[in-house]
Amino acid sequence: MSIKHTFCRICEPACGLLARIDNDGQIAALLPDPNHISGGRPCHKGLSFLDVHRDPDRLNWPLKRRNPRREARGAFDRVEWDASLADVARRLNALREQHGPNSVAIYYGNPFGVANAAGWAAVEPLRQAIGTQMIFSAGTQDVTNKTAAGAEIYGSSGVLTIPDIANTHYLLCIGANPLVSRWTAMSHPNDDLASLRAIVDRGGKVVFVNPRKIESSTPATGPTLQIRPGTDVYFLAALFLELDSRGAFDEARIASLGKRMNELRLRIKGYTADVVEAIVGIQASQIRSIAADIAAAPSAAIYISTGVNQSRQGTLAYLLSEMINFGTGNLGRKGGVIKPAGIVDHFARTQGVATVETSIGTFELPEPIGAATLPAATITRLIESGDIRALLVFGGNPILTVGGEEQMRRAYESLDLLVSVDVFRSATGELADYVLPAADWLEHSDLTLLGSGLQPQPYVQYTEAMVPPAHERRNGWWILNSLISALGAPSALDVAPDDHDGHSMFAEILKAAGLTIDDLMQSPGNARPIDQKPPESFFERCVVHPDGKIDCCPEKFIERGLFDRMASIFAELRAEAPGALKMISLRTRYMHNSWMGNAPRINHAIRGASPVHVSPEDANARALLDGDIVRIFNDVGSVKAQVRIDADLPPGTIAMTHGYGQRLTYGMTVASAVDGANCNALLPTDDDDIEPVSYMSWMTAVPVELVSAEPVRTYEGPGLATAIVE
Ligand SMILES: Nc1nc2c(c(=O)[nH]1)N[C@H]1C(S)=C(S)[C@@H](COP(=O)(O)OP(=O)(O)OC[C@H]3O[C@@H](n4cnc5c(=O)[nH]c(N)nc54)[C@H](O)[C@@H]3O)O[C@H]1N2
Ligand SMILES: Nc1nc2c(c(=O)[nH]1)N[C@H]1C(S)=C(S)[C@@H](COP(=O)(O)OP(=O)(O)OC[C@H]3O[C@@H](n4cnc5c(=O)[nH]c(N)nc54)[C@H](O)[C@@H]3O)O[C@H]1N2
Ligand code: SF4
Ligand SMILES: [Mo]
Repeated sequence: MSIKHTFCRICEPACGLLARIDNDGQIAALLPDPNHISGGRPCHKGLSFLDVHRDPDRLNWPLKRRNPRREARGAFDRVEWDASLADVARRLNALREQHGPNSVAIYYGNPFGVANAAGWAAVEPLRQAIGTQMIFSAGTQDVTNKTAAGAEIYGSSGVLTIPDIANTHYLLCIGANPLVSRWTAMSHPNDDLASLRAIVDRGGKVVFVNPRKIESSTPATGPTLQIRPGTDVYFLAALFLELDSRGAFDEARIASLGKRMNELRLRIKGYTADVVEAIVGIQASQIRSIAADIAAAPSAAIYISTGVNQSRQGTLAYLLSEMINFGTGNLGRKGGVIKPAGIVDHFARTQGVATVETSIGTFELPEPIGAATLPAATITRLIESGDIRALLVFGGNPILTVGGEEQMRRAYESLDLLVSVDVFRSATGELADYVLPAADWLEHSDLTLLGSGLQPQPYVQYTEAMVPPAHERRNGWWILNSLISALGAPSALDVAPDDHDGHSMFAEILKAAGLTIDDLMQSPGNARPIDQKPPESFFERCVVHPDGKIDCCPEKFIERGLFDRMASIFAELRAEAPGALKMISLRTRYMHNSWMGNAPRINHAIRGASPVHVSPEDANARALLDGDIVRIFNDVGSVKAQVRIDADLPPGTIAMTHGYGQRLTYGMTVASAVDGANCNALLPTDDDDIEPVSYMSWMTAVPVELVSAEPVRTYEGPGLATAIVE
């Protein structure tokens, strides 16, 4: 029996875990690491990850589909790795030759983008080996508004600020629910809100801005201002103007460190608190009182998250929140927003753009690409148009996590090749020609690289593999590099043929920081702090434009029509019929995007079907009762769900949890047996629905209608009949 240190890689806090390894080398238990360097505590998802590690539905061997994709249920044969990779490479090479390299597309999801540093690092070399520009990721469902804005405002997409929660006197937390989701684009220790309560305890304030009164908002943390969905950009513009007009902006600082602030003032000058209050649903007097609080606070920070990022205008919303932080002197200030040092602390300047010509229009990718990708919401149309003929999916599940499921399923039927690298045969994997078994995070070494630079107290931790990969599971790094080799291109395996999980890359990264893996293995918890740089160093470390100035109103935002769009959406909102319904997302502790639904302890037993949350007012207006079955629909799609009346929602807003609707995910027997609908079947994906510049998908404040799908409820036995929802 031995104990090893490791860290969770389900979400961003990377909580410390202890793995108890029994005498036959298997993991007997995962326990919290009470002395973890972050001070955070793992949640039930991390602590029950052994359910995923040992799940009988896990993929253990490469599988090859033998029936056509139009048959929803795949028939798969076990095949060998060498043969699978050789066949995939042969087919990719044939497509590249016949239709050009852009006929091959890559989509990588969260477990590659956030949770497996080596796997992530292998994506770009594979893209280059294929020669394709068709690169997509979960980023355009998540946070590319911040990376795209960072590229323009500071000169690099790698510059993402985080609120200095440990020191701030005022936190405005917009479109986030940290108690449930534990922050994003910030690797904050999971402390069940202790750090937010501490702000209040030291005399500060926390205010949430959210359509729904959220779990994070308690008497000990702070209130929720219930905003109308999709209107944050106007709220932020009004807040900016209010602060500006009361002289809260430091003009000398703006002039010396920034440029074009007056241009920004001009562009948003019409959105005063009085003008926007009816649209945002927050009274002008309340906006003024927030401005007064921010102006008076010794330090203040605005943080926006997915509820804003996914709202069609996340890029301008982030620009405005950053410019309020900057204007009020809170950027690069203790207690304001900061950019902690990471294990790598330099930011590649955006050098220009690569143009991507497609049949549905021209797109742009910055050079270097960094975190930028094309809009995932266009994959369906790019397949329909014949541009994309092969799709390689790494640790992602676009069938359920991107908008427009029905259209996407139809489009996938026409693909020449679909490959899924995953721990499960997911909804996407079910349709794939090859389903390749990935090692999970207990089965490979790793470094806290992807959250590095986003940790309030910077540290670096290394973990060995807790156990070798079971059966024929392989780490993403090995799979992608083996595919590069099979394509006939040089790969990292040429240099390190014995490496199977990318640990040689970690050694390189650490070396550049003056460390070795041994140094970390000999440090307590296999982790070391990274020297914190003073907040004020932000300006010299992170503003990498050639002129060294913060661009407060990037030309690109104007050229690509972001401000015109802001005006036209405002007019749309003004013209909206009273009673119009908008759908927002509702993350719960019992589901993680689309993929923890096969662990009975996390999903099934506790929550069951994914209901649609409806405000009492909207339910009354439609004569709906708790438990009724309704149809939720719009021009894009239609789903059924069971009503849960939720007084935490304001009238006009319904909420659903994404990741459900796994009826056709035959490879995940628990998830597919749970009722629930895929709310993403309702997301619009036309050109206008995708935000210019960031390519973010429109995933919140989506117009929908709701009607009863079950006029009469009959009593059917001892309990009420279980809802059958599609
Ligand atoms: N309506 C709505 N939709 C949303 C969102 C929302 O708020 N509302 N949120 C969006 C957000 S923020 C995101 S990030 C995206 C996520 O979008 P995706 O990344 O496409 O989706 P996930 O459900 O995270 O899928 C991860 C897949 O990786 C697999 N996996 C898990 N661990 C590993 C591993 O170690 N290796 C490999 N190779 N595979 C692994 C899982 O089984 C699963 O199939 O979804 C988005 N979708
Ligand atoms: N349990 C659990 N944890 C997770 C995940 C999960 O699926 N389950 N996913 C992980 C991932 S990939 C990510 S990116 C993070 C996301 O982390 P967060 O961004 O904190 O995600 P949510 O909890 O969905 O919080 C978004 C909030 O935005 C609100 N909202 C919706 N529309 C609007 C709007 O128009 N304006 C405003 N102001 N608010 C709005 C919603 O009510 C919701 O409370 O969570 C991560 N952690
Ligand atoms: S908070 Fe996230 S990182 Fe921490 S244990 Fe839970 S799932 Fe894992
Ligand atoms: Mo995400």
